[in-house]
Amino acid sequence: IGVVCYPTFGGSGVVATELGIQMAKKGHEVHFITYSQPVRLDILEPNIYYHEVNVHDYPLFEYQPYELALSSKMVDTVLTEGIDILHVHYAIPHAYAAYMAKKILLEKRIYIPVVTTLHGTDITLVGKNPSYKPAVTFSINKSDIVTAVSKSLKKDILSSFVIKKDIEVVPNFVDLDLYNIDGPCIKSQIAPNGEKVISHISNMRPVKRIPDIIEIFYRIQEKEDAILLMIGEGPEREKAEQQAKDLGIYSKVKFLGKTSEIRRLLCMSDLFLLTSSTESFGLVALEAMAAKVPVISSNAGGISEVNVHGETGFLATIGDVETMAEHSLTLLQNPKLHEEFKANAYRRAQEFSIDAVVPKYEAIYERALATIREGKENDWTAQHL
Ligand code: GMT
Repeated sequence: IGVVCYPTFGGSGVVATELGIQMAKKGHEVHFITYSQPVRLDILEPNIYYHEVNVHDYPLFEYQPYELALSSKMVDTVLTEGIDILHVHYAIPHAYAAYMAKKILLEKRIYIPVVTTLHGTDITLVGKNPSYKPAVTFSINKSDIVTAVSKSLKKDILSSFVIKKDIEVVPNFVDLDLYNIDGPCIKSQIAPNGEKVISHISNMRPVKRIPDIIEIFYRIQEKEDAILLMIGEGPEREKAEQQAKDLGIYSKVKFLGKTSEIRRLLCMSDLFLLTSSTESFGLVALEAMAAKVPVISSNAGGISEVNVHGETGFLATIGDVETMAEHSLTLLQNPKLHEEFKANAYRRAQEFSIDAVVPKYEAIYERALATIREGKENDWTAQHL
């Protein structure tokens, strides 16, 4: 299996990496084709391989042709490693580059099926932009199998693009064992006076509505001793720090940047905040729930397919910080209800376990490969060459 993804901390890269790791554990050979090593990938694990895409700087180019380098690397890896299937995560430019690789390989009479998984902003923000839309539409339609991470994202795809392919919804998943920390979560270093711990994790882009997080926390800390953990790095961080200073709550807001301590920080959190204006799924909310942390969120996109209102947390209209603060206090000031929501959150996360979701991708790979076994590729070749 050749896997193409963004290797950074973003949700699509995390899902792609975890899926590859699970496939490798099941005995498949998994080859990651990316511009740097995916952050969660251990290349020393059995069945895992990493192929770096090199883009050579040439002074004539104002923009280096990454898609070309990626397509070439895909072709090269398919030929040298005997890859049977390509799974590309995030349409731009991966689905397009995969189509080019497929065409190049066809010239050599090699048919390689492409599975494209659409994750979010490749559709809802970037993909819709007229500069990319024709190429995104084309490459989705040319993929052999297309999946989306939520029903909401599928709806967005069908309403924004002319899509002739069936789109299968395969939700994201979480490795529950990762968040099952042995022993108690020691909070005292972060909250020495027994304060409640509220957390937020993101790459702090405008779409996450970071000012809302600070506003909600401001209202919470007026009524309840609390601290806010702001985890991650991004363009909105500096503004948020200033906002916290202006509101006089800077000492209670800890900006932790990128950290590898996510599991321990979630373990000590009482609530998780997610206020996005657009969110196709909200993997980070699922990770919080796997750590038994109730989620206070907006109702953007597919969040409601993960966080269940009144059960695993609460949802409110995008931007309604007043209601989100009230919901937070309802849980923080009612220990029995809070315990109930923690248990519900974990139970809900179990529905998105590895065992529940990964076999769906394996079945998709089998189906894509079956087109070759059944000789359908000859029809396909005739149509496309
Ligand atoms: O940053 C990324 O890797 C992708 C990112 C995005 O903005 O498209 O995240 C998306 O994919 C995640 C994994 O499927 C989802 O959990 C996120 O909800 C989704 N982000 C948005 O829709 C904003």
